[in-house]
Amino acid sequence: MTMTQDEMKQAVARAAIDYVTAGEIIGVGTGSTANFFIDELGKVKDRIRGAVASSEATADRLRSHGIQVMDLNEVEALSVYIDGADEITLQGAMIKGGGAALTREKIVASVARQFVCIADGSKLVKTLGKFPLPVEVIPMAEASVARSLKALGGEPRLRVKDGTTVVTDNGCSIIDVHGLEIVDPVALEAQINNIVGVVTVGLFAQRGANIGLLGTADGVKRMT
Ligand code: ABF
Repeated sequence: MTMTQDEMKQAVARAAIDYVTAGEIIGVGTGSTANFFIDELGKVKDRIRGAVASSEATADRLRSHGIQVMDLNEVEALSVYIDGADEITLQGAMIKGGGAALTREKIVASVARQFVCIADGSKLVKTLGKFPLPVEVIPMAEASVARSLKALGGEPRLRVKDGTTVVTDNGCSIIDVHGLEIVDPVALEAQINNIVGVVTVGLFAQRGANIGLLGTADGVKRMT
């Protein structure tokens, strides 16, 4: 029997529960795979002290399960950060931000001892870049940042939904960069971080995933 993409996401979400350490505060990501994880977490919520959310949507979903949502400023360390990705390599470098939550995702991940990426097998790639690279920018810098991204060889497009510019939880815009073949994700992350007006680039390579759980037709595969 073949598994649907959602069933694969559900399977990795269930497997990720093994990485939730008892008595700790954990970081929780955003997106459909993260949502499946939150639903699983709801079943064992008494195991943890609380969670830090990477978006308003995730905070709402955690609360709907009766899980305490904490402010990152009240927390010194997170045992683990669990989140999905748009693309991931075998080395654990990722493109994230398709859901526009990249900045908070990167901040919460930076405080966690371990990053566990949960994704269906279609997200595994040899080279990052087929998925347009999201870059969160200060609105007044949209045009200047777009010019700099074009100079790096990409095709920048301002993210628009239903005819209006997408606004992130931080009040910023997203530029999606198409047509990149990212051979050195660590270097490109540093380079884009250096463009004035960029808030966050959706390359998670300097700090990638420590563990990847991939949902495949043959079950959940762990990559480190
Ligand atoms: C978040 O959700 C993102 O960084 C990424 O854009 C997206 C993955 O979405 P899904 O789990 O719905 O495929 O993790």
